Amino acid sequence: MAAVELFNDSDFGKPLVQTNSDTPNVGDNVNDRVTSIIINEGTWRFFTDSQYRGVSADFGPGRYPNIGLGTIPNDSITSFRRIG
Ligand SMILES: [Ca+2]
Ligand SMILES: [Ca+2]
Repeated sequence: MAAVELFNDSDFGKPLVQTNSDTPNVGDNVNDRVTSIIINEGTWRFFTDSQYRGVSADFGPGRYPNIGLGTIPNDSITSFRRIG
């Protein structure tokens, strides 16, 4: 099971990527598309811009069915890294 699972739609629809790695740029197929997140391990910081810049929000283990309801906008994530 990957530490991080990212999805295009709310409620974990349309899987985009599963990874255990810090990601300075998610790439064109994932950029500005993430709407829901599952964190299986660790605490991760997500950023609106590449290279860990821009607005950020932290997510620990859990299921987040709609990140747009939190502190980072929907369809904005471009990079992320583990912080804990
Ligand atoms: Ca989306
Ligand atoms: Ca972005």
